[in-house]
Amino acid sequence: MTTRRPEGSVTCERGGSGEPRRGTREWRGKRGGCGEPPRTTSGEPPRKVCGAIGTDTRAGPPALTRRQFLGLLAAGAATAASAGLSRAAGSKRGPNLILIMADDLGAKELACYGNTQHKTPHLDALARAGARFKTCYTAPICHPTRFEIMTGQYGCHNGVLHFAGRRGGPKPSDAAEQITSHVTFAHLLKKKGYATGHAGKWQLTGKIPTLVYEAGFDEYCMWAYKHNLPEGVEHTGGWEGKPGAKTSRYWHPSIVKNAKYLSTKPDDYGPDIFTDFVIDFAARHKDGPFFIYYPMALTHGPFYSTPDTTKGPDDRFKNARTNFKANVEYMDKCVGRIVAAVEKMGLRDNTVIIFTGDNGTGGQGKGQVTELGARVPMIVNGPGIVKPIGVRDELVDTSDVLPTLCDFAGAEVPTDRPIDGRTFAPLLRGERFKEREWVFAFLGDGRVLRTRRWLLEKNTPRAFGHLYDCGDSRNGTGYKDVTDSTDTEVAGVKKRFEAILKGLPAPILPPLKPGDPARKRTAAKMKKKGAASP
Ligand SMILES: [Ca+2]
Repeated sequence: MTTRRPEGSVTCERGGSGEPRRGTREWRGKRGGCGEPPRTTSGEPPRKVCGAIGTDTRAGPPALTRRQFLGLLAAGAATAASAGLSRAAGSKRGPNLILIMADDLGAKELACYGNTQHKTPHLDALARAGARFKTCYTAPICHPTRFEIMTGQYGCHNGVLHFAGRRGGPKPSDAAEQITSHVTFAHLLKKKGYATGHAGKWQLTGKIPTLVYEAGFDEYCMWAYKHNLPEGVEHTGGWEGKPGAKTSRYWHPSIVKNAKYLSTKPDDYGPDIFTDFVIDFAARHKDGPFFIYYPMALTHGPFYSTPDTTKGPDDRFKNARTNFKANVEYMDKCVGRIVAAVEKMGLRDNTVIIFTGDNGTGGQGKGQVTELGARVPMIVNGPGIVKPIGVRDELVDTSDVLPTLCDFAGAEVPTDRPIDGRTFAPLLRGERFKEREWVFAFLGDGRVLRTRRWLLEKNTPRAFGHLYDCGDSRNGTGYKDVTDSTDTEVAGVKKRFEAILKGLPAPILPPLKPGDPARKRTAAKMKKKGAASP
């Protein structure tokens, strides 16, 4: 039996399961797949899932080969206009929608998820008056999550299983890596009449300003890496590490706002500027509807002091893990500022706020094909729209965000491509709802597959992986490793999990051992090409 670290612990651990380093590195460079059936709109019954767990015996979509997939993208040249979109029936105005996604924040970091060290009163309040999901999965690392949440597709359908250039990821030049090849939630909501704004960290390959506009956003205010700065602009502010290394996202930040470099001062703090932009955008579009996507810079390292904890200029660029608590709490404060501003504008009853994370906590799950790497918060709040349904056992993952937003907005999801997510807006509204039977996370060819009771962590297609009987637990405690069990019930679960994964073909990549220099070469190559970085 493997007993996992209790939820709420902030002690650094390398493995996601309590086992010594199991699955922490071998996943790298492998390809994953997915098997959730394509879904379209709210309430539409999903098609058969091969060997699905539980009572669902529906068949999954035909799996696409990589060639077929790239062909699909190329043929689609997926701008919103050519994406087979259709407007939802009726013209009823949808609520304002604010999607906030913290960076490198596992579910276990929030007080409402059991953390006893971090104070997160604003998020706790949103959860209390709305919904908090015990289990929400996403990809264990930034880049594929950002594609998944924006497209409603797992990596096997949108082509982004990993960072571009990493083993299992697309090439930087592949259609999949270009945002113009995809239909994003911003395209869909914009088409429905929403004003669309983006703030914070973008982390998709490409050049601004067209990158953000082409993704469906009217305006943006984002942390800009060197290669994201407008032509000819030199960053004159702070740097993370040596000057010239990485532009600062926190103190004296490098920010581009609507295609223009924002000249900042040493005591300017990026998260404040992004949050100000969110509030300003909401105020300017209060006659609505508006949609704001705010992938935050916090709580990703480096762990600098915040405006609430800094002792002065000399303290601002000292990277210390002990600052993590302050970062989490400042992140919560930013959320609180947005909530208060929306309240003050009189928009609270017509605004849905969704809060999640892009992967597990840095150094404590991030990058691992484990539940610890995949499990992020999911809190939804919207007085007058979202019922106070409290702590939820239903499973959700970040592919569900796009169809859920569309459901609230009355917009339809694309019909010309498989959409892996399914709306959980009916549940939030207190309506009849059929929950997912499993959620899925992927990175390269590694997978994490979970039902309410059973969990599979599989970091290579060459072996079954580790199967856990989680019972009623969701936070990693008390999971029983049944991988080697000969119990009939376990054998049945294995068979069904294998059947699901069998329908999710993933190329078998050559083994790449931990520490293989090819990994470093790939990373260096990508850095040179200006691709998104972790
Ligand atoms: Ca991240």
